[in-house]
Amino acid sequence: MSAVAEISRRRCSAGDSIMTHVRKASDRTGTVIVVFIVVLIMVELIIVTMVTSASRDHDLTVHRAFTVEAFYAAEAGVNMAVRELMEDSDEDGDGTIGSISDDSNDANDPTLGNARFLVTSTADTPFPGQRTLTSQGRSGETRREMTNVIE
Ligand SMILES: [Ca+2]
Ligand SMILES: [Ca+2]
Repeated sequence: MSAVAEISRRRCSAGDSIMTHVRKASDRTGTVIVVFIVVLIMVELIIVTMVTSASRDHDLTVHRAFTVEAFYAAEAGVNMAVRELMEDSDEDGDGTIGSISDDSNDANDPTLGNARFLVTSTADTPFPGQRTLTSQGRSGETRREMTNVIE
């Protein structure tokens, strides 16, 4: 039996032509490619979301670390200012007892780890006989300020 006769016999027995089989196979291949591309895009979106989320978490963690450093620096500033008041001495040499590095020069502010701080002191505030100490700690882009009133 020749090949043409075989094809003709198959066409008759299956009820459809070889071209129909070829088209069905081609449609299936096209469908598989489309599904593959859709899955690829979904996997890519998941990966991008995970990387973005991890980056955001990292940024928050760094910001929190800076905030903690700035807070402890501000607290250290208050402690130094209270010490100056208790000793009645300008120990840091900024010209005022009770203030720390309050000389309008950020470059010479004391450091605590990676943070820097300065303390301003205002006498008779908020009431006569009281003193307000305002300590500013900074680390990276973060600033923390604490205000203490001392009698
Ligand atoms: Ca001082
Ligand atoms: Ca200073």
